[in-house]
Order: sequence, then structure tokens, then C-alpha cells
Amino acid sequence: MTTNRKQTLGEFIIENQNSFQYSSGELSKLINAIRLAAKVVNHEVNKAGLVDIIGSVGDTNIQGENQQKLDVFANEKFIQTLTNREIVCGIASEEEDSFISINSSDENHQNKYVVLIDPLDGSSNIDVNVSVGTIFSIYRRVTPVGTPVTIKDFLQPGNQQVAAGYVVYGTSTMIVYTTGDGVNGFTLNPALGTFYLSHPKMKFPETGKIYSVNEGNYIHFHQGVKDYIKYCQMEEGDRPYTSRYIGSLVSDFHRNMIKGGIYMYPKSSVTGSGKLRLLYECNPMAFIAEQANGIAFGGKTRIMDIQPTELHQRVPFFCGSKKMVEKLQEFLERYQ
Ligand code: AHM
Ligand code: MG
Repeated sequence: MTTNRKQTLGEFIIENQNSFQYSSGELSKLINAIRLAAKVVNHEVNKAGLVDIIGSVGDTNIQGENQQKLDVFANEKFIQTLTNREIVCGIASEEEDSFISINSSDENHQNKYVVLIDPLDGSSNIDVNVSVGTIFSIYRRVTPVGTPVTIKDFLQPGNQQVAAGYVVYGTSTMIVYTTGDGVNGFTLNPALGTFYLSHPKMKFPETGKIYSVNEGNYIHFHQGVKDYIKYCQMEEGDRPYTSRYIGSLVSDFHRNMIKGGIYMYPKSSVTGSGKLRLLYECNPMAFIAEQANGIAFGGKTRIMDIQPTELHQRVPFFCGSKKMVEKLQEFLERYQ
């Protein structure tokens, strides 16, 4: 007898536990902890309009930006959950100046994973009721187990990631993640508090009709990017494309992965760099994109091949459907 009962995220994690390259159950526990923290953050995000939690707490983060209260809440929740469960040896967060070293109270339990997290990305969208997200990235430490983590454990190129994912707090809440064996998406049933496998084996369409970029910054873009934007707008073949920009990376990426599209955050002539952070935003999204047949490009090289030099490093980011990113690359090459 066939059944259309959907697999839960918990079941999926257990079933796929042995497919990880270095399977010991530790990575599964870690993803489980992220699932738990995501539910708590989701609950809080959903009531943001009801309770007096929105608004700035007045702190500024390392990038000099105003933190929203929910950023602080999400940051604390993820760090607390991962710390209390003693399943990682270190955490770096977009909201923290430096990385956190976690010493397990159990001497026999020598954790080998570090997590890098953007606890609430796009948080300026919260007070206007627009989707936000959490982005996470997981690496095996490179320093010996049982010793405190060092900066080396965090400054690894994206091609060393063992898992990465995001939570989108949208019209429904979803967790989308990869452990290097494709990308799967799980939707939360809020009545039951359970994530169900709703989007198995997600793939970017080869090409698409959506381009996502903050065109307000057009004047500051590299000539190759400007020309590509003009190409997207030209009346020819299947063009003009559709412009869609939420200003929330997770949501823009998620839509483009489902419908086909390209997301761009180029460097600007003013700042000389992009806005997005290599470790917390670009690398995890790049891992997911590549696992879903897409491309993530940093303007000169593959995002995941960039050797990070600092925790809060920013890079240009171009990501999406293969053919669209390749076309953009052609335009960029004309000016190199
Ligand atoms: P944040 O980490 O401070 O929330 O900033 C990242 C966000 C991304 O989600 C989004 O794609 C981008 O900033 C939007 O920036 P802009 O408003 O400059 O277009
Ligand atoms: Mg962010």
C-alpha cells in the first residue's frame, strides 16, 4: 500500500545519518539542535508584530549597524542551544565581534564541529512584516580535538563545509539544508511544531527570468554588472527579465532557487567591497547553490574557493541559475 505521509525532518536526519562522510551521529545532533533553535526563533519572529519586541536596542554590531531586538534574541537562542547541548567546539556569529570557544564539561566528549551563523539575516525587514532568515555553515575543526578552537578553525574556505543551510521565516517557515548530498527543504506545520519534507532534492532551474539586485546602487556598480543589468532589461528573446528584490538574502535566494533567477550583490565603487559576509552569508548560500545545480561567483573566482582572511570579511556575491550566472560572467570578463 502506498502512503503519501511526508517524512519529518527528525526521521530524515536519522535515515540519512550514515550517508555523511565522517558519520558519528554528531552532525545529526547538531542539525537537530539548529532545528530546535529555529522553532524557538520562529515563534518569536511570528509574534514580532504583537509584542513590543521590535525596534533597536541601541547596540551596534561589529559592522556598525543598528541591531534589532530580534537579532539579539536569535543570536542568544542559537548560541545557547548549541552551547548547552555541548555539540560544537566553537561558534562564530555575524552578531559577535569574535568567535566563541566551547569547552565541553564531559572530557570524553570531544566535539569536532564549528558553526558559523547569521542568526537573523535581513532583520531590517522585521518591522515591515517581510520575511527574514537564519543562515548556518558547519565545518570540521582543523586544530586538534580537545584543545580550544582558534581562528584557523573558522577561516576555512567554503569548499571545506560539511553542511550548510538556512531557515526562512516566511509565509510558512522552512529549513533548507545540505550535507553535500543535494538540497532538501522542510516546511514547519506550526500546529504540530514539526518540519515535514516538502521540497526534496531542490534544484535551480538551468535558467530563469528573475534578476535580483539593489538597483538603487546602480551608479556605483562595475561596468560589467551595469551592462548585464541592461541586458536583463532588453527586449529580445525571453527578455526583458523580471526584477524582484526583497532585500532579504534568504528569501531572494529561496525564490530564485524555486523559480530560476540570479541574485547579485556587487562591490560598489564607494566601499570597494560588497556588503555580504563571506563566512556567514556567501559560503553557506554558495554550498547550497552548487548542491542545487546553481553557481555562486565572487566576481573573480568561485565563492567557495576564496581563502578567508577575517571573520567579518565582505565579498561581492553573484549566485543563481547556471546559465544566468555564466552570462553575467561573460559581461564581467569584458572589463578584466
Ligand atoms: P544584514 O545581515 O545586516 O541583515 O544584511 C544582509 C541583507 C541581506 O539579507 C540582503 O540581501 C541585503 O542585506 C540587502 O542589502 P541592501 O539593503 O543594501 O540592498
Ligand atoms: Mg546578514
